[in-house]
Amino acid sequence: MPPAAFRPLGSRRVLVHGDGLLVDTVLDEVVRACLEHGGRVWRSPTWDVEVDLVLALRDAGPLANATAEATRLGVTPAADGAAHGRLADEEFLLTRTDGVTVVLADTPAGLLYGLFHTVRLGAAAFDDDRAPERHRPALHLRALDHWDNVEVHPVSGQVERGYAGGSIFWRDGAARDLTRVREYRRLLAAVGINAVTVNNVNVHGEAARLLTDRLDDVVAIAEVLRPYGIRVHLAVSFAAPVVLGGLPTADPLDERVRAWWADATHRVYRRIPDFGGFLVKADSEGQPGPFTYGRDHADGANLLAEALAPHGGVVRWRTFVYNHHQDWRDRSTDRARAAYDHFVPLDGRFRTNVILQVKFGPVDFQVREPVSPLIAAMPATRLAVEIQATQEYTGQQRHACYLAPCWSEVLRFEPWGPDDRTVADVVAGKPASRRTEERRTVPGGRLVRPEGGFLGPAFAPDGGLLGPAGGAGPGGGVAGPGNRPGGGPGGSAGHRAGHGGGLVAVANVGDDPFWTGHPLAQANLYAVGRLAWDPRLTADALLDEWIDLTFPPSTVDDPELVRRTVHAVLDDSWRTYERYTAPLGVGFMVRPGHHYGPDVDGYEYTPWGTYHFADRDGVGVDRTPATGTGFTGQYPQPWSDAYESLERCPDELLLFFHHVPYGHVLHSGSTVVQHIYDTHFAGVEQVRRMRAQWRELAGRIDPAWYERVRERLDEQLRSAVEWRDQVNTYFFRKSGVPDAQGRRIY
Ligand code: BDP
Repeated sequence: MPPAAFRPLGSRRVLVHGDGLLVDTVLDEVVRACLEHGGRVWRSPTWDVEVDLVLALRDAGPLANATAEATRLGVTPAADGAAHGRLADEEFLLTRTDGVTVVLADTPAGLLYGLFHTVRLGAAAFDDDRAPERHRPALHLRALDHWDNVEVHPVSGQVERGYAGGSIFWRDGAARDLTRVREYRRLLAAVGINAVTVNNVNVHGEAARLLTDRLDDVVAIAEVLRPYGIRVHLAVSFAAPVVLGGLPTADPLDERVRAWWADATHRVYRRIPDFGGFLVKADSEGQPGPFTYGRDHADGANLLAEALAPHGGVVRWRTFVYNHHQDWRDRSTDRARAAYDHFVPLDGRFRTNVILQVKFGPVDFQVREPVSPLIAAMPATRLAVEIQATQEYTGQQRHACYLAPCWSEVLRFEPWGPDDRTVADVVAGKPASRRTEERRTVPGGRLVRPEGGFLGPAFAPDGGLLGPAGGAGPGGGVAGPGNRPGGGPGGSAGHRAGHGGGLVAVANVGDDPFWTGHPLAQANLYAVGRLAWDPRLTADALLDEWIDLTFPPSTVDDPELVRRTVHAVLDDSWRTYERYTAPLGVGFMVRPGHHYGPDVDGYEYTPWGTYHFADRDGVGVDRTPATGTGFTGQYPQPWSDAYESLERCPDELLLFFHHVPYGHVLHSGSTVVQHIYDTHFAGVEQVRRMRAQWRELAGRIDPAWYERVRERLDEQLRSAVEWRDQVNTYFFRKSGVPDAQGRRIY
């Protein structure tokens, strides 16, 4: 959010009312806006000055008019002490009363989000006919995971899959000067992010010691982020008791190991009382994990959860567990099956402060994947969805690729069919309807009932959105009988224990002057936070918000043209990227290692489990039960049937689920091979248009901004042509089928 976005706020008279660290932040923000744009600010115990905007904690003192407004919105005055009348943590009201705009909250975080909401509204926040509004986040955990290495790693560099310069936290083995993080925290709070993991999930070298003797660095970052309501999380190594503690084992059932984690965690909380928790990648791509000791992932996750529970922390345990040294031998080696096969049998065994973090698709952040079936299969476990803002597989921030439409599809997906819960509901902790329960089946058609009951007391009746302000519900409820070690309900003081999981994105930010390398990739960062706050927001509306904040009218020539152009470039850019890269959901076809640019067979004969199986007759992965891997059976109805059926499978996922001949006719009426040719030609033409459209902004926006995007669009066009030519040529040569339109394919 650039300072200019505060202009409509800064020219007003503002009263800030209340105490606390985050209220101080609200005041600082308003003062900063006033210094820049005029206006005045008061901090006063009473509303006895003529003002345009009041930002107030309700219980900070008498605010007669505002209290009446709150009552009108159905919130009982805080003073009556009734829990139901309190606003939840982070919740706020915005009303217009007697010519004054009033933001009310019961917790400082609510006030901070209310301030940023007012800024987002701009002048519209001061319209007299504005109806009262009540806002609270749908998801409590709204996190960014930075895959930042403390030291430069020989393969992955300073930031693994980073496309925006160096890390904003680390440089060459040391913590950086945090000046830039002071701006970053504003940006994050303004979009609603409340948790940040500061190091890579692949915990290399020095990074392991952030948990122990390098904790000072983490403390310093936490202190910078705290005033903006952002909690620090750490990625930790499962082998830490061995590597750091000198123990002979990291076995999760070993008493010494449990004691070591309890002690290490205690030390972290002594220095960082609001520490968010741990993030763990275990038994995955070479990272250590419980399998080494013959234990499972519930044992592993519960070990850390037990250490965190007394302090209110959570462990986010990733489900990205698969065998990366495999060959395609039989159905059990289908990488898409792996997360479900590993984790579903463990449902009900995780402590309440464990959140399983599930990649949105079953494979790996491809431009098009079905939603992971795991999300519908763990009713007794808290889940978070992981998306990738850093554009590893979507053009590496050299290509404009606005991902909000993709993420929005994921969050709105209804795993049990129409009119049932969405993915967003599941990660919000909304309990299943009776209908879902009745429909929930496993591949054999057996009804699955969650052990231990997913409707335990930890889930608030409204789906977990309205817990008592500032805290978690009573613990327990979701932990099944088989919990060990230290089983039984845990994490009662947890970070929203019992309140679902959340939305987590792999961060796309670095020390680049534009934050995200490609300036337009900022829109993805923006969308992450806003979708986590409200998953019903549309990609289109979010882009409008982002444009308003990024190009306030006073800073550009012809704001309407700017808006139209940015929409024209970004609206369809995800589908455009899909058109010129791997077709029909088959995925990969990228250059091995760095994953930029085309290499159709790059991974085809490797042990990574990502294949397209193209031969002279056809292409695609057979994941049906009769002849393929049976992966379709991991979905509940109606999707299990839909994906299994060649007739009903959506075109865009056809090759993810089926191996078909090149002449197979899609719902669109085109054959598979003709579709490949057509979309690849069309994709390139679309990039050409995006490039031409952008050029209309020459001289109308900040020249550095303009130039950076222009350069990147040139590269996007070059790369799209390369993709088109390699993919089309490959399939022409494999199939021998000429293009029906007679275009030249070499
Ligand atoms: C893959 C990335 C790799 C990550 C891994 C993960 O290529 O760099 O370490 O995901 O999510 O997509 O752990």
